[in-house]
Amino acid sequence: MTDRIVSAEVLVTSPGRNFVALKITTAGGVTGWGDATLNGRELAVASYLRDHVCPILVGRDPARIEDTWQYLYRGVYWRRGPVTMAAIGAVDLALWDIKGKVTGQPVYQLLGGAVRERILSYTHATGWDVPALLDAVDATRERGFQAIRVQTGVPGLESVYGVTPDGGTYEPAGRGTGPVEEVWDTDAYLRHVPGALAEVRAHAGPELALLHDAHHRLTPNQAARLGKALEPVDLFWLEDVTPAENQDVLRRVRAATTTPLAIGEVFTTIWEFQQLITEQLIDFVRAAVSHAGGITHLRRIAALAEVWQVRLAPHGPSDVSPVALAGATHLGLATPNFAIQEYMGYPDLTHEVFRHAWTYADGHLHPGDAPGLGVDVDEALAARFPYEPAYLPVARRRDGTLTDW
Ligand code: CS2
Ligand code: MG
Repeated sequence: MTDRIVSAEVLVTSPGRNFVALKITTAGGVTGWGDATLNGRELAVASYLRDHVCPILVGRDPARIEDTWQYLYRGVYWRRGPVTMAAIGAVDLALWDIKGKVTGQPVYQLLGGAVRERILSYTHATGWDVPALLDAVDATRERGFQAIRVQTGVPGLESVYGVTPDGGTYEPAGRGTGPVEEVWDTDAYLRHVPGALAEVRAHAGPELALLHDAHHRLTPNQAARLGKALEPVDLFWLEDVTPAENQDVLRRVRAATTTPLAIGEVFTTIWEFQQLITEQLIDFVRAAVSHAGGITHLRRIAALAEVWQVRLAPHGPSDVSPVALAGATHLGLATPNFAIQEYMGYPDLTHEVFRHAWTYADGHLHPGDAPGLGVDVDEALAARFPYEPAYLPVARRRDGTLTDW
């Protein structure tokens, strides 16, 4: 029997950090949850959903996931862009959640079933200087992680994105009415990083998977130099070397180095990945299941990537909510060319509001076997934590010019 959507509601909450969640309810009384969080621009997606998407979802058949995706993507003249794609992603996640609950199956079963027992995950280790970073790597290994993203401070700079002075956890966006401004120096970074990562490799031994994120701050030539310099470190990947808006330039980086490249946490459609994948300019696709149009679309990107032996490694910082992390773990369990899932972790309060069936143990994640995505949102608790303005920092070069992220 055909069910229909009776309501779609947006919930904005800040249990430890800001999240935007979408709740879709059907006439049959089934609810599904999606994640619409776009770090630092949360309210734009909330409005896009509330004002333009939720009203036209009412009355639709929740079982028609693909058709709803097409309706919200192709049916709207103004397609693409992170706000639109995050909104579509939230709807898509919620509809997969509903389909799972209706059929009594965890979503990974609906995607064809598990192709692996559990999914490899990595988290972040940071240290302002190298000794602190080595301690952080040791402490992270003690938590079971077999893959670790390592970032350090840079001599001469007062702050570096993603690295806290005390080596503790960081939140990508700082609370406040505007972005904090940092000073950035790419030359100083390039002088420091190869040696620092070589020390991490010497300390950790050959087996630990090491990852590093350059956060789009290099020119192609700098990226080529860094990739080459890091070859002896044997990285699992070097992430976001250039902004990659001009993808042709990555040919030059590829020609210069065999260090694996991961790109794409800011890309949200298969069309933005097309050249990266079909020219094998990257080894790993970094899109988030929420930002890139949900399970329906990220699965399609993964299928294209599979043809070119490029693997899926979804974005999973703390600003991708536990609902999207659930979506990524279901997809990861069922996708042959899935490689690794970022799991940065969340503030305790976040876990209390988003109660999830997915689990972390021994360096791996598993989505659990609850029907749907397996995340319940404690709405009463969420209501106690209203949105607080928070922004990602911006970076300027020493002469004051704004630099790429
Ligand atoms: C980072 C993120 O996880 C990553 O790879 O690049 O911390 C990213 O900066 C934030 O998610 C931006 O919102
Ligand atoms: Mg990144």
